[in-house]
Amino acid sequence: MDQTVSDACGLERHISSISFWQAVSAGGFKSGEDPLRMILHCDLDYFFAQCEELSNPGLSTKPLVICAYSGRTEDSGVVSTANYVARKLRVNSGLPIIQAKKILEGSNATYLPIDRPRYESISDRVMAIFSAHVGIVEKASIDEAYLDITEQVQLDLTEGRNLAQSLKRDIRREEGLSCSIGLGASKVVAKIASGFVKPDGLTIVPSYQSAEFLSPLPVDKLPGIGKKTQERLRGMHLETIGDLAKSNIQYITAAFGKKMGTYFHLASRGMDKDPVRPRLGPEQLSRIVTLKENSRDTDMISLELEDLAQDLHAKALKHGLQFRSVGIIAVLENLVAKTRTKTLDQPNSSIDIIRGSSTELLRTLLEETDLQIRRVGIQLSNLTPTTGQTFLAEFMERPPSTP
Ligand code: DCP
Ligand code: CA
Ligand code: CA
Repeated sequence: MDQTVSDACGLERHISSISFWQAVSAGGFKSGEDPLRMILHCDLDYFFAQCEELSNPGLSTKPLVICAYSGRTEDSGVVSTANYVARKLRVNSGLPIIQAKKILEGSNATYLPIDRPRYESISDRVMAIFSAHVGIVEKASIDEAYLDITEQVQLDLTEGRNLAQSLKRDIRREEGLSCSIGLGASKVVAKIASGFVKPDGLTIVPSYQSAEFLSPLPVDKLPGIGKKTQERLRGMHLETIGDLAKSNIQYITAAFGKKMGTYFHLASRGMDKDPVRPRLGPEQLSRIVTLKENSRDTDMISLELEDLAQDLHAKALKHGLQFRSVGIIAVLENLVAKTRTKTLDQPNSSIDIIRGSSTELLRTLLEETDLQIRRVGIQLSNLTPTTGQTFLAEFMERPPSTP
């Protein structure tokens, strides 16, 4: 497969850095220190246009422009994105459609409107592929996500590279799409690295090379620095990220305020503590019912829990979600609400786990109070998309017990 593997300072050097990384991670960290992380940023190439090429492969050899029509006149609006054939001719996102048509005159270009629902369903499936490989996935936009692979690859760069390559292979095999991936020790480095080689790139930046990697790049490569800020920085003789990294923090803060100034100061050195925050689908699935009468009878309450378990299990399947935490909610006779949660070793989609965990949590909760229960509910949280593969537990599931 035509794939570019690049490294900020050459692959040989990054391979030789493995022992350094392992030495640091094995040493442990003092509390308050930010431990080393390994983060991937995956961004699909010319996304809307690539989706259109999927359904019509004939489009890929000529310029393809996806248009965000404003509706005023036939051609008013801007280019949403374009394939790389059109980009070579300098047709990029944001260019007015009229200008794109002038540039591409006589080139047999195709112009299509945005078909967002289709791109969204393709995006959902790609996000599910990420979740199948990695537990901590933050969808950052329709075509990109951050993945925290620190624990999974034990900070081993070769393992990190292998994981990134298998993600690329799966996205290509399952969805026919190419993407570019950056691996770095922070979100900001991973994000800039994913744009370093495109399309179909993989750029690996070992943690100790973060500043070296960023240094020669223009300041507008840093997320949050647009054309206006770039102009202001140029006026201060700060053209590259390296210039920004070397500058005095007070100088930057005086010009841009404390929050932005601190961000520029740290990000220009590749330092960014922002965690990868899973943000996929609903945060939780829950249902609560009022008992026919207040009770402490575990058999009777378990019957209610059985209905709730079946209902939530069906909901999770419908949404294509697995859960890692099962919780019980109980409103006591004095109207005080209590919750107890159990977190599982790994994401699960089995109804038996919902049944077993909720009954167990109910017993624990009853041991902690003498009061009767008025309302009871179950909550599934820590949700991640299922991968399309059916879990063995699903096959082994017992039919719902009949009372
Ligand atoms: N998009 C848009 N208008 C913009 C920028 C982007 O409508 N000004 C849409 C179309 C893109 C999608 O968002 O396909 C993703 O944006 P990216 O910035 O990731 O750009 P692409 O995926 O198109 O290209 P690249 O290969 O550079 O990632
Ligand atoms: Ca993209
Ligand atoms: Ca993107």
